[in-house]
Amino acid sequence: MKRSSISKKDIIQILEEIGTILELKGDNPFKSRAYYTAARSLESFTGDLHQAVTEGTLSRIKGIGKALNQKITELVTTGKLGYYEQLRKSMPAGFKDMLRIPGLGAKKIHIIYDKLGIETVGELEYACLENRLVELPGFGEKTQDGILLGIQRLKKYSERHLYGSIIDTAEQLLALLGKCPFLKTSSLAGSLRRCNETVKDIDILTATNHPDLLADYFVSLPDVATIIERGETKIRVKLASGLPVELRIVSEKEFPFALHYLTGSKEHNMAMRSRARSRGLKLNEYGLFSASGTIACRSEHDLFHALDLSYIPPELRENMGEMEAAEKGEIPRLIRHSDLRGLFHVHTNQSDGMDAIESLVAATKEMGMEYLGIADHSKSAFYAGGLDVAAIKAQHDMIDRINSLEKHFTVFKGIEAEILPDGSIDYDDQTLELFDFVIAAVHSQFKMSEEDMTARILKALDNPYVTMLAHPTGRLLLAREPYPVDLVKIIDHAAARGTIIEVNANPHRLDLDWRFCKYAVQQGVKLAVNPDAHGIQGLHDIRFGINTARKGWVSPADCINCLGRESIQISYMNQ
Ligand code: DGT
Repeated sequence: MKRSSISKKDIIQILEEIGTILELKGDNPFKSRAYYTAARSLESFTGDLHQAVTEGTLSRIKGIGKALNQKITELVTTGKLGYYEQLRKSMPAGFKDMLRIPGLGAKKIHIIYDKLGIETVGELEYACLENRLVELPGFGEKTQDGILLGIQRLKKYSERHLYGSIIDTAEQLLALLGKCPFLKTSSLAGSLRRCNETVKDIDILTATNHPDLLADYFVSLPDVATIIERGETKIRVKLASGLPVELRIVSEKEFPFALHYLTGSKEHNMAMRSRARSRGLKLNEYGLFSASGTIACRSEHDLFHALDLSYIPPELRENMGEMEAAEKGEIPRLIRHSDLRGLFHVHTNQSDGMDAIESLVAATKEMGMEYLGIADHSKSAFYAGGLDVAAIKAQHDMIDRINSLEKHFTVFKGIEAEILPDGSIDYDDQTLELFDFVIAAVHSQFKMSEEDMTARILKALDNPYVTMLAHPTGRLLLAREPYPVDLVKIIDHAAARGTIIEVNANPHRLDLDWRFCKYAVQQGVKLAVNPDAHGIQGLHDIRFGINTARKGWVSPADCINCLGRESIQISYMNQ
């Protein structure tokens, strides 16, 4: 039988989408549910789909009846599904955007379409403002307000990009510019250089003696799709991906001032300008001026020194205490990637990760690490293949075997355990005792009041087996708002209990937020920069966590995974 290259993941996605489209069309709910059920069953099916199709055993999988059998067979053999293509064509194009509105599901979209004929996000926003949703069946004022808030968030999200999803493009552009014979020097600037978690555009600053030629070179780069503005010193373009890029061109003499100005933040710039003014000087993007003329600076270091400040790294330039610290020479030595000695919070293919422990060990060693803290999901996270006690024991046997062969590397036995709604952890003490460390995490029931969510997490921190708190707010940047929680109370409690707080390095999370890292450090809380990797590739996300920690004033002494293998074992692993 023919075999297409379609993956199981793609098939699951198509089945889910069919379920959603059927819901959007207001079709029989049993029909859409059948597709969702089939998608779930395929998720837990561990065999080979093509083989099941060939052997005619597909219908042995739970939830796969005759009709679904035919459709999955068509997908597996041809890579396409006629029924799906047709359904997609029959759906108004705006529904896809409407589905991205947080809190708005397919059922509600169908009602809105059916009763009000609304097909786009713009029409929906207008209808909310006109108060037209309140009377719809199952709606009301609260729902309408929620949808309007969702639309506003969607707009906010669509104007920004994850740092992690654009930094490589930015660095590639910079490297291409580096090949231009007219370029003297260049740097990323703006929020990207400050390593903010989300950014609006790529800002690049260049210095040259031939602005026109450099501009010609830039706009003719293969990835530049549209020129929006071309001035003498400022060029704005869009890349083929739609990403906006702003290129500034200055002279070498102006470069340090322009770099400082364009790095921002605006608030930091204002504080610097006012400091210059208080010294009888004037600072702008072209230079630093005294009554008697210009003050030459060859670098940003010189500029800070000219204002009696020690150098402020770009990540700290948010006007959040950096001026005062630099005046006193108290800017901390910020953590660097090279300070890390080990990685915690890594998933294996025993829960929802992609790689085996052995491969993860090899990759971690290659990164120069001395230890790896495995933390698969716990039993209540059934959707992620959470481990039951037998699976834990099997994993621990495997870890013991690996450790017995390693002289200079240790695999620590951990778990990412669920914090249940009542604040308890989903294993009993006997099971928790088996681990070297326990990372407690909230993955369910986000819709609690701030008071209840805070109490839930505080109770989890009281569990003597809990070593760390994972991603404290559950946010997904540009996709899901944090659940309401009093982070100050959580941090204070972690300080009192000696619980470590994770800085989750996944570029979608970056949670603990840098704005709270500084407070945590001040309270004496130790942090762990954790990749939360679900495969070898994910281990390298650690660089984004390091950025967040740096923005949060974290030094190596504040971060437990800067400790060597023996110290971490003695100080932080459960005995
Ligand atoms: P973004 O683009 O929202 O991610 O954030 P930034 O910080 O990259 O902002 P952007 O691209 O508008 O401007 C780059 C830098 O230029 C900004 O960080 C500081 C500086 N800048 C821009 N406009 C102003 C301004 O009106 N006043 C001051 N003091 N600085 C500004």
